[in-house]
Amino acid sequence: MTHGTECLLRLYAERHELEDYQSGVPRWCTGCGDNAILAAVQRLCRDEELRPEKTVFVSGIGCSSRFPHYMKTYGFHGIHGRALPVAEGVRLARPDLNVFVNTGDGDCCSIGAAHWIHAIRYNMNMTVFLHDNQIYGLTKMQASPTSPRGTKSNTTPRGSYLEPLNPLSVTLGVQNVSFVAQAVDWIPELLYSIVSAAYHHKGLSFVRIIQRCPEWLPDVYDPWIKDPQRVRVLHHQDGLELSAGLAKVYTNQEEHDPSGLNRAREIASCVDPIPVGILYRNPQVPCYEDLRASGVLRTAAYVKAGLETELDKFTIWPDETAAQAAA
Ligand SMILES: Cc1ncc(C[n+]2csc(CCOP(=O)(O)OP(=O)(O)O)c2C)c(N)n1
Ligand code: SF4
Ligand SMILES: [Mg+2]
Repeated sequence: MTHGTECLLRLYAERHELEDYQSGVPRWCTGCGDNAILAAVQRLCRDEELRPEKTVFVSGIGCSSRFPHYMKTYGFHGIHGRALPVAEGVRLARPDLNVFVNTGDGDCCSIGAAHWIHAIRYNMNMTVFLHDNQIYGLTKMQASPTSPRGTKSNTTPRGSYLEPLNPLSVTLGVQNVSFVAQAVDWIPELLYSIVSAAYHHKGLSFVRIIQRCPEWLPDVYDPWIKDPQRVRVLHHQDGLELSAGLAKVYTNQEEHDPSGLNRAREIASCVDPIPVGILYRNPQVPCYEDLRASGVLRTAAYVKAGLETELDKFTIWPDETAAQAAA
């Protein structure tokens, strides 16, 4: 085989089509926003030529957490609320992998809230998608921390009492935050651009995706879908660049420099119009795995000495007085 043929064969083998990332038929309801997120992410994998055997999707439990089943990559459908610590373990053990996390509003902001806060602070290199449908979908309609006040559900039949938790504001309030964006499932072009920017960021990129659940909260986003003025698109030369087609439809725009944390926090607090785009990006924040691997704290000699000390605890030394008496 000539060198040229070998190169061509290798190129051919490493080029993947969309079908190479698709696995099974999603069991999500018709019109569920999870389908749009899956389509955007599969497209990203194809466009970035991610090797399926070098890519892993980690999730918790929920409708959205079924995501890894539909990706023909490695996947880990974990336990409720624990997607992030599992992903952090994967990242530490296998820094060569592309790590993605899919988590629901219940999974991330309720049972997994403590892990969420600390994952932001650890800033490990991974792309996190919060599928926020403002309800517990899989378990058939209980209020979640992001359900708008007054949401009628099986746990709040008279309407939920509390103001919802804002996942963007919470994330932007945590030390070491490095990337925060918001997308909506019904604008595929923007969804894709945001997913792509998140993937290219080094550090933990947190993308809240407003995701429709037509089964339990039908039509709640219709007013926003029908009136493009109620979506404010954030654009900047260091953020998202709007295509001419989108700019014509979504005329409510703001030029926002994603390096500004204070303005990002102000934007995050706005719920109507819905801000869509990159709120914050700081590539200078160190990643925990890089600090760990730098060798400053954990040299080979340090690790060896630690192991010796631990093993010595279990060593049975000969009884010296008995040995002297016998002599
Ligand atoms: C420890 C534990 N507690 C509760 C449950 C039940 N449970 C499964 S999914 C879920 C909520 C899912 O909501 P969300 O994370 O928003 O995902 P969605 O289904 O809306 O995508 C709950 C409470 C569980 N599986 N494990
Ligand atoms: S219940 Fe809601 S979140 Fe779950 S698959 Fe159906 S539409 Fe999607
Ligand atoms: Mg949910």
